[in-house]
Amino acid sequence: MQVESPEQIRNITLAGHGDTGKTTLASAVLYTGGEVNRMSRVEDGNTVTDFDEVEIARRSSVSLAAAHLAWRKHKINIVDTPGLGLFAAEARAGVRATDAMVLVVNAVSGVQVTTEKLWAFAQQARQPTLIHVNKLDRENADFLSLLDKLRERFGRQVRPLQVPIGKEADFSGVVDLITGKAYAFDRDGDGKGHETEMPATLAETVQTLRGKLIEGIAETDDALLERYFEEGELPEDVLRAGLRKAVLGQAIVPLTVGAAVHGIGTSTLLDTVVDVLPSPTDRGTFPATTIGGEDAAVESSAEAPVRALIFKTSNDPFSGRISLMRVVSGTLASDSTLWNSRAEATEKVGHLLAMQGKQGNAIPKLVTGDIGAVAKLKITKTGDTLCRQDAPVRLGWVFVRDPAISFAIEPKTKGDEDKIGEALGRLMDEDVSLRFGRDPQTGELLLSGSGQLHVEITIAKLANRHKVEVILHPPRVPYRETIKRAAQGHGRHKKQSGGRGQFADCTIKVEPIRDGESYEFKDEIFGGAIPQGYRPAVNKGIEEARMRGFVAGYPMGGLLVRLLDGQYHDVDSSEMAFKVAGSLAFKDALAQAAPTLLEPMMHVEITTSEDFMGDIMSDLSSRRGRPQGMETDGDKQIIKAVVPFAEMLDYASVLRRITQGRSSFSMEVEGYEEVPRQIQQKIIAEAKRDEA
Ligand SMILES: Nc1nc2c(ncn2[C@@H]2O[C@H](COP(=O)(O)OP(=O)(O)OP(=O)(O)O)[C@@H](O)[C@H]2O)c(=O)[nH]1
Ligand SMILES: [Mg+2]
Repeated sequence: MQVESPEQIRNITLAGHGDTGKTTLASAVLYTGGEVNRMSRVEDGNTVTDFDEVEIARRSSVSLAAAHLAWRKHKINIVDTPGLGLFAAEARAGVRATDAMVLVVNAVSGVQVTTEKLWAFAQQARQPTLIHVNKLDRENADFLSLLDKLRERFGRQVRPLQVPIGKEADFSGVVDLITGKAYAFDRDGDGKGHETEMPATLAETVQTLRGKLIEGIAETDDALLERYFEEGELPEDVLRAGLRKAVLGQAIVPLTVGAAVHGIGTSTLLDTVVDVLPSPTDRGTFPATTIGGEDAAVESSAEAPVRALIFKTSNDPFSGRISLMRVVSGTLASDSTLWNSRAEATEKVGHLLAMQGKQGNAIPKLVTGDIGAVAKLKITKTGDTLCRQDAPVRLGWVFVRDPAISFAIEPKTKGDEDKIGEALGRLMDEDVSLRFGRDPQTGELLLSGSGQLHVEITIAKLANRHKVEVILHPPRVPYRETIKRAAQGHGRHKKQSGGRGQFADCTIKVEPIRDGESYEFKDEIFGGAIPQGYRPAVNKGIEEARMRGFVAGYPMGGLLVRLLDGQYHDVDSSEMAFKVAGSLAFKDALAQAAPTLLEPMMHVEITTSEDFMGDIMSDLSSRRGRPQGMETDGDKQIIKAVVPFAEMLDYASVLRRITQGRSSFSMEVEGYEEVPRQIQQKIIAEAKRDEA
């Protein structure tokens, strides 16, 4: 559908914990909106938004995807995002590019780790959130107790706009609390509700929750509150307007219900999206920075110069590079030339496309607020802004974490190194949290990502899409070194070998900083014991020495170095000499500073069935794991634990063996801790052997 005005647009991001049903919900709304002619399922591998081979094989989203549908003369743009914590950057990009987050919650599992993280992110981005409770058809789904939990966690402004009719397998429809009307849905039908009689058993719940909703709306506006007290009721149109205003101002978090896979609660969700979520104009401004880096929000207005944010880049082996974009202001026409404000160069924008997953249909223009795509941009990357050269801004964002894990990789076929480099270059285009390069020490090719699974998925993409097979070597554990005590050290570099000699002398003090990571150098020399010009050389010598480590060759951090005193010689001193003296003083100080090794600790979550719990727990304790609790998700158990990364290198195959393949796990870096003494001795011995 071609929209002419931003008021007709709703841009939503489907976000939530893994497996809550976001991709299924996207399929359901596209079917109900008539964009596809049947309901597609993750199990059948034919959903619109999980089109990548890796997503189909894993039955889980890996990257964000866009689709759209027409509903009541509005265009609803949907961004479906992955729920796995590893791909948080994708979900965040979706939230940034749209105007509201639809936080999908599993009716049985309730609030999960990613639910909380996404909530916090949307709050910080000041973006309205709608909570959609999905999977209400499942055994043990209990709406009222879930509602209590959601309100406890996210505040009392969470207000249901609907109440489910029927429980678990009998869940069949919803009651709209504003109108009091009940809607029934055909199970596995077209997702369009038809009006029905409200079951008498629900009357009381509906009355209570309706009263609370009306109160909640009235509370956000003094005039409404007064009128409500006087008249005891508020007319439907007044309620609707009040609700919309409250949601836009984030005073109310609306809540809807459904069972996406059976098409229950689909049309009522779409109605709610149109009625209460913001249009691009409602949001007013869009966060941006000037070229100089200062904050400067951009008016989301049709009259302003054209500006578009590129929020996703993907590479299709057939159609090439596709860039998803949101027009933030002005109107973007097909075949225009724009300015890339990061690269500071012009970029030709060809045919604009309206996307339905991987399928693009040519459209003549995108108005303010609309979302679409363009193929074959040359220089533009994810996070870039295309705008008019005379009105440049940057709409992008920075929230990429440094990769947590590095693996050495090697081509299966000798001589494929170049091919790997090229293919990974393309994948890094799509995935901003991926890194690839050569280890300067060993010369190995290193692939780094936010977790083991992230790297494995990348390897699968390399094989599927780019037909390059690689061998993944077990990652080396990124140990760190630090010190536990303050200590003073002295370094003197003196050489007299005929002609001009070398002389430098310095005294330093090292002190631990608790984070185990940072490094700071303070020049505290009074007077001219060492001339100004040579002091940075001392620091340089220490910097180089600290990267080489002291205990077992790992980079040392978490320390403050104070340069206290020194001596120099008018003729024989040089920068080089002070560098050497610096590193000697550093080594001298470290010997008395209780240097030690730190290791990365992983937050591990294992999903399994009851039967394997005992075996998994005892295996974890043999891996120095610390249990952090358990959760039930339907008939599955989720075990949480903190385990040293060094003990997790072979975990995928061990878990497979223990549970006969009927479980899964994920892990993320939680922090660093000191390695126990006996294990340190082993690591030190290994380092010595490697050196020899
Ligand atoms: N019983 C039931 N199952 C559902 C419902 N919605 C989705 N599912 C199932 O839940 C599983 C996960 O669905 P997805 O749509 O892939 O979930 P997702 O949130 O996109 O998952 P990620 O992309 O991995 O974050 C699939 O097996 C779906 O068939 C529902 O309403 N009821
Ligand atoms: Mg998905």
